[in-house]
Amino acid sequence: MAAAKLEAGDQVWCAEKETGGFRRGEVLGASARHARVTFDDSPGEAPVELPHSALLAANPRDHETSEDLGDLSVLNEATMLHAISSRFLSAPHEQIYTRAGLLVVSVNPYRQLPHMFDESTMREYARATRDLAPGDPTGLPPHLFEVAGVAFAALLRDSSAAHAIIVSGESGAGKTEAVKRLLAFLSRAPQLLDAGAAGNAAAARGGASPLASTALGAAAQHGTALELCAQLLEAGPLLEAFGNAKTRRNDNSSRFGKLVQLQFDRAGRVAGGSLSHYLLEQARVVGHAPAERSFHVFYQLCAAAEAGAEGALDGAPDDGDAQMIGALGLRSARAYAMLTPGAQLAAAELRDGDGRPLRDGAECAATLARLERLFPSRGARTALLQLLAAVLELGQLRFMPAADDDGRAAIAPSAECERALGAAALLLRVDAAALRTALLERQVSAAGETCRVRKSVADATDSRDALAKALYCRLFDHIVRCLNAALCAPAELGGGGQIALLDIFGFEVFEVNSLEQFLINYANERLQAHFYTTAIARVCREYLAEGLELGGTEHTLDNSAVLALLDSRPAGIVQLLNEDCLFPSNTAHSFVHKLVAAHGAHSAFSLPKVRSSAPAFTVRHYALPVTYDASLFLSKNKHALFLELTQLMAASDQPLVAALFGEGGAPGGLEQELVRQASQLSSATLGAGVGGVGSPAGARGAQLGRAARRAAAARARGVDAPPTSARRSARAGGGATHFVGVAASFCEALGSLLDLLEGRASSFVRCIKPNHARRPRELDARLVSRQLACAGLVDAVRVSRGGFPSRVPLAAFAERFGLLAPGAASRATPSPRQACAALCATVIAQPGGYRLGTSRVFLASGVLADLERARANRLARAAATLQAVHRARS
Ligand code: AOV
Ligand code: MG
Repeated sequence: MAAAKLEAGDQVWCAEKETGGFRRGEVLGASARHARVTFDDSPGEAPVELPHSALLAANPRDHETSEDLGDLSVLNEATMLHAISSRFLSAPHEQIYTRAGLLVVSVNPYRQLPHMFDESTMREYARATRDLAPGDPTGLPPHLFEVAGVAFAALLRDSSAAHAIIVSGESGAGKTEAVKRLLAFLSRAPQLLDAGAAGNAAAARGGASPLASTALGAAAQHGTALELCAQLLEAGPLLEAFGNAKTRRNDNSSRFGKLVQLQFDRAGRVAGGSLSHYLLEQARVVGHAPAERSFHVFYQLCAAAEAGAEGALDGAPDDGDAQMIGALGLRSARAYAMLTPGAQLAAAELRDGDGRPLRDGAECAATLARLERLFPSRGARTALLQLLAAVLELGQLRFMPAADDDGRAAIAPSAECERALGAAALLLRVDAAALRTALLERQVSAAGETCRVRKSVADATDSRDALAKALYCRLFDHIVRCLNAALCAPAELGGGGQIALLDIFGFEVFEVNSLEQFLINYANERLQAHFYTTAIARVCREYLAEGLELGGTEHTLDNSAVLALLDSRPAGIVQLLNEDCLFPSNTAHSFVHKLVAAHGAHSAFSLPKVRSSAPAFTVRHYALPVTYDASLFLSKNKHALFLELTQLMAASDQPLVAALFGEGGAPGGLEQELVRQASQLSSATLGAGVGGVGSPAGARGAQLGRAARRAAAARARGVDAPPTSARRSARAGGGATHFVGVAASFCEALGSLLDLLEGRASSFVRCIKPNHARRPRELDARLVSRQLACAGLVDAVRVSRGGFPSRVPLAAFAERFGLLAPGAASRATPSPRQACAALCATVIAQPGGYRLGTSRVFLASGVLADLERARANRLARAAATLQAVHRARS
């Protein structure tokens, strides 16, 4: 948005190509199209002639930064960037948090700031937020603890309250660290408030639970709460060991989205919790980019095995655990195909969230200790570690064309491959010969006959990878399930409200964007819709309270049209993708053609301007347009496992493996394999249309059965059950088909997430990565600008303010600007509102530039800045006059 009409004396920002930032300057003179500008950073130089379109309005100098971007009179990319970066670069302490209407912006400091997160800061925020009326300022600088404190205070006031804190941002921006700090605060909130105060609040609403009213009961509850908090805080690092990895962007990058729900008792103590995870990055199990690593836990185990072999196992694992690791037969990480090239990275170069070097061996001890708390039985832990080792051994298997057959696969005849096959079978407790057969052959039944077909080298390699991924992902699901069982609130506790914390990948745009980016950006569209409704609701409330009607700019954030393109039935992109996966003959090109046929006319859909041979399409997201390369959409969406392997695993002598692959092992599990199997049959059995697929009898029933069990389990622990409504199943997949691909099941999971968030008071934290080099006190303007754009921040703040960014209390307004219209102000006026009405009518020329509420004046963008400038001029003139009078007298 260019600056409105420009005239001499105007302050402006000019976009600077080289840095992606903006230079501040002043307009010396302007014509209809151009302006002559001098820049602050080069005062001596000749003015530059620039088109108006290159310039953005600036705020008056003494109103350029604010704790709340919503208070900036002029809102645009330049003024926001300037406000955020000058706070972040301020000395001696960086101000990493800035309010932005409904949001809090958090810039990753890339260095420890202990003073910001210590006990006394927590206490200060806990107390400042305790007695606030909703919407009132705390009087403290913006902070994560303020967000958490406000949510917690709402919960103390109303035990049925449910709140959500949604943390998003790009990789390395600090989401996971932010959620840890929120958790640390919330789990200790009652202790932070003095005990009496929290108890009083609970007593005041007459809600102290019967148990808490006896000293013994209170002590018991206190103990349980402490234990639960410890478990909750431990759950994060445990999941990080299995779900985080070093990437180019972040040494400890979460490769999954996560929702943590806290259940409180009536005295505000944590009574239980639950976890959900989204889109674990499966592909990382079998490969990763050169400068990256696989999941941490693999390197940890290998390091411990290596150290153990040298008799130098440091840290906590007891003798039993050391023996357990020794028995896995693991070698150095360098020995495993799945862990190279990441294994070459010196672990000491990696840093954890606290900036300490990551030492895989020591981390292993910590992981084992956490596992021991979750799985006290050694047998359970052994099974789990064996499964991990088996995944590594599977990765050692190589296939080559068999000597006797054209193109059919055999296991490469090397000692290492034979050893790995034997080791994997032993660790998985299945028959080695059966494992070999299941990897190399598949059963095909056609026309009533079943026969065995040998796989190609590519298919055998695919099935090896699919098995490794399935083993790992189902293990991850299993750990999450067990954590949930351990964290669930005892029935007699709970009843005191919930707070959900969402740590989820932000909007992503890379050089090449595939299904992962599509799904991540789709998730962000859904969250944006939630933000939109929350923001609009708040503006409505505020305007209603002031006796005003909405300003009319609210629709800028409405992304329902894009959402319809992405997931509406029956022809949203997700649904079409799901449908296309049912027919083996479909290709990425035919998929894109289908999209064009269905959505060619949609305003948010197009084909890329620069055509290439790769099948691609562009979606105009709320944040930015993104071009997706559809080449791998179909195969990634299927990620099916051959039936033979599933059956083999389900028959394992290892109960853990058998359970993971038996009925109910993992969402979409068996159904997918069966459908895949069906889809490989002759097209005669498929029938003419999508609806004709011979769906596995009972698959739907099994799915609903699981959902019902999930709901029952959730009810038992007093946490909102993921909805199992018709609406939810209607969202996923397409029509009568029962195949649920990756995209459709993600869509379904998101549906549950959004159902849960809907109707909750929500706060939003947008994390920003200041530079790629991970250096403290450095801010790359281009990088930050792009993130502000991805977050849709300018519009977000604008909408949070309902089109009137500045709101000044009536009396303050009359007092500050009365001098601009002495006549209007001096008339004997009975009320500040009338004084302001007269004043505004005289001094604000811009049509629609203001509204008068019952307690505040609402000013449109730029109006406050104009008034401030006029006031400064008036004061300067008055001072000059005074001086002249003085001189004349003396
Ligand atoms: P992410 O969760 O947003 O990335 P993290 O929370 O893992 O990012 O943060 C990345 C790194 O930044 C951490 O390992 C810390 O070194 C540093 N950091 C973040 N927040 C702070 C803070 N408040 N104080 C000090 N250092 C911090 V990803 O999961 O990759 O999307 O996938
Ligand atoms: Mg993370």
